[in-house]
Amino acid sequence: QVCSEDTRTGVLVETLKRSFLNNLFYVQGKFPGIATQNDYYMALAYMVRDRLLHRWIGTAATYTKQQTRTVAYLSAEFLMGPQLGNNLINLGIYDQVNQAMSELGFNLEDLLEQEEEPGLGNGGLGRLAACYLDSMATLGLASIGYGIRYEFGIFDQDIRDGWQVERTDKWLRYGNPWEVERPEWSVEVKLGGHTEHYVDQTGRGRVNWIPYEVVQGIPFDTPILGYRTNTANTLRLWTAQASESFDFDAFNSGDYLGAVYEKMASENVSKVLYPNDDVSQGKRLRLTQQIFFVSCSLQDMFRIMKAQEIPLHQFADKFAIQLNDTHPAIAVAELMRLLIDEHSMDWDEAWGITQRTLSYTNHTLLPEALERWPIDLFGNLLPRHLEIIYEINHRFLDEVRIKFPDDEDRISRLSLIDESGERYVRMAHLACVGSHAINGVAELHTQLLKQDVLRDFAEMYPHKFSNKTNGVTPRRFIALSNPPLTQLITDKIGDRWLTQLEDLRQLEPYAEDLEFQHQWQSIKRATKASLAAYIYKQNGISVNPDSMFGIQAKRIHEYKRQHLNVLYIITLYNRLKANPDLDITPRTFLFGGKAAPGYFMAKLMIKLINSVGEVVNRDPEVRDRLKVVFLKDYNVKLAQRVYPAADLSEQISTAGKEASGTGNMKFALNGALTIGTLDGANIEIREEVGAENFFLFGLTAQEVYDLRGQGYCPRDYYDSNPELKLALDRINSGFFSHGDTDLFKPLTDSLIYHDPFFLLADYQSYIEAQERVSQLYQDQSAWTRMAILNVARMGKFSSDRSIQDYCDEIWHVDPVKIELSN
Ligand code: 26Q
Repeated sequence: QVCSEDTRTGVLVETLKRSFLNNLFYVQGKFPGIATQNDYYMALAYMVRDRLLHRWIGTAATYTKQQTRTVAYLSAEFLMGPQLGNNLINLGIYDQVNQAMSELGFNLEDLLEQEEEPGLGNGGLGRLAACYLDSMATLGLASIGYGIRYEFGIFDQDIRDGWQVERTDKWLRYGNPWEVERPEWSVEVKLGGHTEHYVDQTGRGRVNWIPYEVVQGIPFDTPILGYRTNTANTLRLWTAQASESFDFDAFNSGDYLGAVYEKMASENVSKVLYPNDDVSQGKRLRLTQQIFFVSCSLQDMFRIMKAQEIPLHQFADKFAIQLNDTHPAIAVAELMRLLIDEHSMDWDEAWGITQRTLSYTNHTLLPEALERWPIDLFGNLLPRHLEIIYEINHRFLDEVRIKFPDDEDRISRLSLIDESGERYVRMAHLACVGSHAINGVAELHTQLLKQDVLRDFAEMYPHKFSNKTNGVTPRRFIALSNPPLTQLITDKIGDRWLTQLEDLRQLEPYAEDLEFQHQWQSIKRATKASLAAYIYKQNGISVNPDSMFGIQAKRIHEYKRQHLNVLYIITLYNRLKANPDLDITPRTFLFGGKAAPGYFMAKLMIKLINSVGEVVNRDPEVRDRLKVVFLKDYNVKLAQRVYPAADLSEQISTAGKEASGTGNMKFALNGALTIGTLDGANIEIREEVGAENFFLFGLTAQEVYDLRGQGYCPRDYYDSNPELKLALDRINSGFFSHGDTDLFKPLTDSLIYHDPFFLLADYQSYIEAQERVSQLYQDQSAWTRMAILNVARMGKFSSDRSIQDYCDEIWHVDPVKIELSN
């Protein structure tokens, strides 16, 4: 009976063992003894992939047959994290595979550790896209994620002498078992050149775009399995390849090497992920990446329409396209171009389809992050798109004039073209005009969008705006990353909470239960001990698992204020030096995160953290009570180790700057308490868990705004607060920099004389909140009670809820049931 199970689909332990060895032999071409650890990982990955393909094919067949309405999620980034463990969880075979591996003498954890994660994103925005794919599949929605298959993802971070050093991320080095290449669905993307206008036989004006070059896009598909469902959707990422057919002139003219050189250039398009998540630098290659993946993806949708014999005028009924920030906003012009130039549709019908199909999510309020392209660069690369944008703008501004007569200031503020100095195309404006729905990612963020960054659009099109508060997938960020907590919760309330996260409420009665508190504490203690072991291996620092773990893990940014956290560390240090017998709550301060390679201040912040750590960790007078650790190369894999081990989650951005945050949710869901400002989703987290279960500090967004208006003078805070002054002076004295008094000057000067992110204004309030944290930690029962209540009340922040909101209010798509044959 055991042997009757199919080698490629069976899930009994015996079948899994046979299947694993079979793959080792026939796929890797190895046998136990000469195989490497990576061979074993690959054999296991292929074993799991076999079990996905069954559902993948069944899903595709169902969608094709039923001509299902499909969500196309367009994103320049998908920060997927390792695939093996998550697929085991979603397939529901984690325990069987664990047993099969151990019976064969392997440790599953070690094999999971082998996987090189696809780091095809910078941070929050890319990870959100990945959580949304998981939720869409889990809810049974037909969806395709479209993006770029970067050959090099986000750089690997090394720390040398306390400084960040970047290394290229060669994630494809040992092969990628999760993707399937689909060369038969390759498409071509035109770039550069010029347009020619003419009138055809029917008297219709037409445009011929004669490009300078053509790049080919090849799709690579990765299955995205929902949690315990048969739905397996697709992540389709495009790789750029030279198109030989187009450049054959160069080959024919005998300039073989010249032609090959041109080929190499076009293959650069999907070479590397841009590692900044703040400033838009207006680089030609970046715009090329955007048109490349957007055009490939839209052409792919046209292909699907044709294959399913759906007439083009039904495009908006077949696809709902979500634009993940403005990175794919060129879709507005490209969809118009495809409909009009390539499929002979007239303007008005094409425009109706475009607006009904597209919707746009904004992820930032920082003005320097808003994408704009110099007109010359834009017109040079995309001459036809610029013409279309001018036409869209012309018609749009006429519409504005009707709604707001005689308001030329408004016209120039709303224009798709910024003409205040050098001329630019404003991508957020293009996205707003071309979409029927626009959303922010947390209540405060949406509110600020409407009254600030996109105010004129909110006045023009109030009905387009709505909020969709972010969420995270509980499968990866609890079930996979924290098995003991998952087990404890499931023992009490069953396992429905993994897809109905609001069920966590049923934990509330156990908050007071001492027995339950005890189990809770021992799980936290164990995950902290395991992170401590990792830290000892990585950093050679021994940290005490009984100390409080306060963690700030996120990209390094001035607005996220890692240096405010450092000012608190220095303050504690100074207190201990002044009063060595001071009784404080022992603390370990952990940091993780990458700085954009060109962001000098952020890199200096990393150096500061490490420099302070070096002094504090070595000082025999304090090192048993204070430790500072910088975890290098923070990525999804490391994040999964970090969230379960946190006591305290640091969410301390300047109010009004963090659009939402999603790490804040992952920490709280793993039983960390939050110290935070009224920023982004912190506000909603606090509302849910209760103000009494959240450590609040700092100015509100309104207060920050007002203070800025009054003329903020950080120097006054420095002069009047002795502990703050001492902390900054310590840095400036060279105490943490081997006597170098210049090293951190750019940072301290910026704080004392400009302080664009209001650290000094928030310092005292932060210190006091930290004191309340330390106090409460002394009462472990009260702390644990609060942590349990936090988890019990975090149900809102499942990405399943976010996706349901998008479905109900923007996409209007329904779930599709997938029945598998045999
Ligand atoms: C733009 C132009 C050129 C090169 C790069 C970029 C670029 C790339 C990535 C700009 C921004 C990003 C990423 C932004 C991001 O991650 N934003 C975060 O999105 C999260 C999900 O909504 C929010 O939770 C965070 O608050 C927000 O900072």
